[in-house]
Amino acid sequence: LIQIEQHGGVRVLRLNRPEALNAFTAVMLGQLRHALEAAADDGPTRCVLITGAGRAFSAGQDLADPHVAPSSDPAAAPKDIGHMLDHYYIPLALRLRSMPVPVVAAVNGVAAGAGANMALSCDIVLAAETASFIQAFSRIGLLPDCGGTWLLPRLVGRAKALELALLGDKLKAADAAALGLISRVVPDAELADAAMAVAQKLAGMPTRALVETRRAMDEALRLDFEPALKQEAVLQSQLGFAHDYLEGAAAFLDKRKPEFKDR
Ligand code: LHQ
Repeated sequence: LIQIEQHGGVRVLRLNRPEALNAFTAVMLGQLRHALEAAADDGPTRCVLITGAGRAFSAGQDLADPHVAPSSDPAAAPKDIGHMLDHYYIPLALRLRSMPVPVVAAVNGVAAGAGANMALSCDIVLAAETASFIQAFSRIGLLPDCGGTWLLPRLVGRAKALELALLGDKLKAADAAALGLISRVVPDAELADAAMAVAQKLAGMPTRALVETRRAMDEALRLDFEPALKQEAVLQSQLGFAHDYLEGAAAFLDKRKPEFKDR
């Protein structure tokens, strides 16, 4: 259910259940987590690119999956759908946000519910012109999960975050970019190449510095200005002793292309 490809330093993970718009089953979520673990553990992989097969990125949780589907027997006790979050989505979201390499999302079509928030959890999000984002949760009596309550107000501010979450309307890719929810929109036919170009560029960059940048920014969101400055100094000091800085600065001075290897 997850198709894996390697293109140089880029590991492509393709959500591959197109007949159900790549809606997540428990098995698929387990496979995705496993694929992320494998990419994290693979030294030559220096960037992960996540996209969807077919016409969607992902329609979010598969609502027909026995873990969450309401029973047809009205007398049956309701299921605790929170288990799905505890056992599948939370470990996955934590893994995604702490990957030791940058993660690019290429949103090729609709991204709804957990599918939307999984895309928005990635470090750089590109979308096709016809792609869209739907905080579909409110439509079915739920609240944004997979990091939605944390991500949305940080990405677009409280007013727009609540508008998206409460109304659950479809947001076109261009509007998502205008809001600052995603980085870039490209014509449909160019999405795969544009996303691969971004991923290849990231794969050739100093991975450890990129990952520390993500971590420092996430941390700085809950820091005051001075502690954020001090955090930068601590992390910069560590990076300053690392191979990639010594190589990057030396290559600049020698007017040659640097070869980064820290991870
Ligand atoms: C689907 C789904 C789907 C199953 C399309 N499930 N089959 C976490 C933990 C615990 C509990 C619950 O939730 C969560 C997190 C969540 O993600 S909650 C939000 C779940 N997602 C949704 O509510 C979105 C539901 N889907 C839709 O609203 C539409 O399908 C969208 C707007 C995504 C696309 O619309 P269309 O382009 O018109 O496609 P379609 O609706 O015709 O779907 C195509 C097929 O895919 C269809 O199957 P069929 O056999 O009739 O061709 C759908 O049933 C199936 N599908 N989403 N989430």
